[in-house]
Amino acid sequence: MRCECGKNAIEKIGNRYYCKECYSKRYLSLVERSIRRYGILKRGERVLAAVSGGKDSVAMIAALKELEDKLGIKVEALHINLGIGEYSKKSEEVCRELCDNLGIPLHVVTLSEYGFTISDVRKKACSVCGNAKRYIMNRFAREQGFDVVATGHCAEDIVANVLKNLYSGNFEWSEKLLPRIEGYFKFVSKAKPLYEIGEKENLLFVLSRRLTFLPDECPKAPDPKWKELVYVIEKRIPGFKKGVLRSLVKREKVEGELKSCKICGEPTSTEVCQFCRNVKKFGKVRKIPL
Ligand code: Q46
Ligand code: ZN
Repeated sequence: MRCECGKNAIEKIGNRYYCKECYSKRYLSLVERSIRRYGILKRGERVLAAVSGGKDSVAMIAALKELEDKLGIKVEALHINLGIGEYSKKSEEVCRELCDNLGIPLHVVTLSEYGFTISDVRKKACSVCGNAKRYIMNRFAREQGFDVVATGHCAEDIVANVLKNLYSGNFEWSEKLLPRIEGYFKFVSKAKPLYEIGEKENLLFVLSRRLTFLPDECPKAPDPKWKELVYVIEKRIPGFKKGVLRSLVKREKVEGELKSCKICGEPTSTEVCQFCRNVKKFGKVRKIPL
């Protein structure tokens, strides 16, 4: 099959076939649109992009580098060597090669500098690892004067976390999953430029551009059952992922801009609360004064 430009196609999306070049262009414009839609990165910002060497973070950093001028940002990379045997060695090598090829300044922090590695952790390695990564990214970014830390979370990662958190009754989570979290106190702003982009789209971009990446899974990676569930639901309810991602952003906006209702004084995100609007719309005889 042929792309509209006449070259050999590598992918069909909707009714259209895409060649490598046209696919890459489409991918970049999707990432750019998502960054602008949610205000994920701001003009003039120094961005520290966390890169593990996996397809998602590799796609993110390459896309940000290409969009640097358009978005008016400056991108540098941070790799954290977690000390997970051969996997960490290979990850660091891949990141060095990639950043060298793309001309991106790379900083490497080794977890063992802090006195332990993830190999030392027997139980709940991912939770210790996640905490260590967040700690190092934030501290490094703040100390080195970066405005924002960007991570390569893709759409499926975020939706899988929504489901997981709902299941375990953790209702304090939604803020962490948003496409952008503004910095406060000693926290630097956090950004997810691939908020709306799926992992398969990332992989195809990485392959189209022949970018260096590490296909190996972390040996400590948990059972991917939550992510698999996202695929199952998406198949049954097309558009499910997008729906969840968009309502997550809406939900937070409603919570973020609370004010007092002009009529009754109760908290609301609009001038007049929904209840007062309903009273006006449906009420006949008002027994309780508002
Ligand atoms: S690196 Fe760390 Fe992941 Fe490996 S130990 Fe778990 S959290 S799986 S993204
Ligand atoms: Zn401390």
